[in-house]
Amino acid sequence: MALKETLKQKIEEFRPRTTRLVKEFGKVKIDEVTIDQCIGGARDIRCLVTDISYLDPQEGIRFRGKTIPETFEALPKAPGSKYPTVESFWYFLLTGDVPTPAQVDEVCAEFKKRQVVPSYVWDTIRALPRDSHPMVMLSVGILAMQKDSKFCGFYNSGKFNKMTAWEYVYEDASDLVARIPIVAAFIYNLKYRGDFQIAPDPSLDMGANFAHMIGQCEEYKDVARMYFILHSDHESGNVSAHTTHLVHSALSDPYYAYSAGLNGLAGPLHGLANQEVLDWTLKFQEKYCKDKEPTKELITQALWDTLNSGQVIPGYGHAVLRKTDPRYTSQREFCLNTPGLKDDPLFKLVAMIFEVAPGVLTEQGKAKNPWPNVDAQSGVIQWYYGLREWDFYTVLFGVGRALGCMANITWDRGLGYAIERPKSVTTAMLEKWAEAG
Ligand code: CMX
Repeated sequence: MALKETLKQKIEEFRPRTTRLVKEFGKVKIDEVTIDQCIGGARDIRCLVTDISYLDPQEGIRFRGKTIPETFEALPKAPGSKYPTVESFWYFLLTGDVPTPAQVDEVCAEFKKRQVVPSYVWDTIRALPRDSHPMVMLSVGILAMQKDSKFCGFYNSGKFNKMTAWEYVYEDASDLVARIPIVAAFIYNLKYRGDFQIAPDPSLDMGANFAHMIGQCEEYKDVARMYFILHSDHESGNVSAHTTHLVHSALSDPYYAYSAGLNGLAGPLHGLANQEVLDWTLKFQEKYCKDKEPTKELITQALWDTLNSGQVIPGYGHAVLRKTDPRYTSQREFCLNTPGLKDDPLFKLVAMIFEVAPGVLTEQGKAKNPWPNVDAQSGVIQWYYGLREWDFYTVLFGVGRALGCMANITWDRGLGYAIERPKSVTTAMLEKWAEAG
């Protein structure tokens, strides 16, 4: 059965569960809200639902119930590769089923048709100042496609129907996921390679094609596959996923929603941290190791200097996780298993920071989680393969994150989730409740 048909069946089978929960158990309490949560970014308040992924503070992410190693193990691999295709992962995220190789081939063939980016997108991106941040280019490129949104067209057709609305979200979501690596490659070539563009290769899967389009080597094909899958989803509360969900809850179409999500991803406390890690590490080398090898003592000193100047250590800490991020571990294993990369001086430095930073953050005593997150390790891999324009790293994150965000809003519409509208209170109200205990 084709992916859309399978999804239709799954959504229709699932709907009664949500309907029953609301109708029969709608008033059952699952959480309480404290003043510090209210002021402190709604941390840990259980008020979002997703079945695409779940983040356990100790264990890390599970996609559709599977850990990262289980996911990599279970999914059909790209030809000649140890890593699955992004297309097989897309099928898995949407349906929860491990696809057969034939089902993966169907998605690949479908993506080939969907990946044709309208030429006005290129004109729009080219019209931006060339020194715009690549995340601006990506967000604008995605937003430009809104005019052809199938969901928006359906809404405006006068035939809008809540039960079938998800099908149009699915159409836009699939177009967006198929096109975003093409847009990202275009931005890379425009910004850093003098607008030297490379046409997509229709024989390649998404990750391999991205590598091809940015002029990368054979080995990088697996880097792209791994990278896009690892960055795809981290349940719904993070800024990019939550923004996408929130914006789409107003029935704004997937292009509006994901462009907004990307703007959140571009923040230094979220996806931009991967560029900040590289920046921090290179500045460390320049300032502290000009004519000497890095040592744990020098790193400790640099970390304290960063903290004492009021900045955060990029790539460390997390709002939910309380252990080393398995996405960090997975990328670290990739480095350790890749001859050349495991002996790369920058990787060795990042590995040395891993030995020191958790202790420094623990001693400082502020961060609830002193361990590294996904962003601490991702830049060094890109750097090794010659992708050294580190302001592009969050774009790579954004390509991956599209998978999770688009799968989520397809299900949001399938299950008819309401417009999101939490309630505000005033500081005076908080003070009154505080006094009353
Ligand atoms: N370096 C220094 N201080 C840190 C820190 C870090 N890496 N992580 C947390 N802290 C500080 C916070 O700034 C906060 O300080 P104040 O009390 O002065 O405000 C205190 O520790 C408590 O914060 P927390 O509850 O542990 O963490 P939050 O949930 O508030 O924030 C995060 C989470 C990720 C924003 C934070 O850990 C951080 O800023 N990390 C560095 C940036 C980073 O790597 N972001 C990427 C996260 C993954 C992603 O989304 O891509």
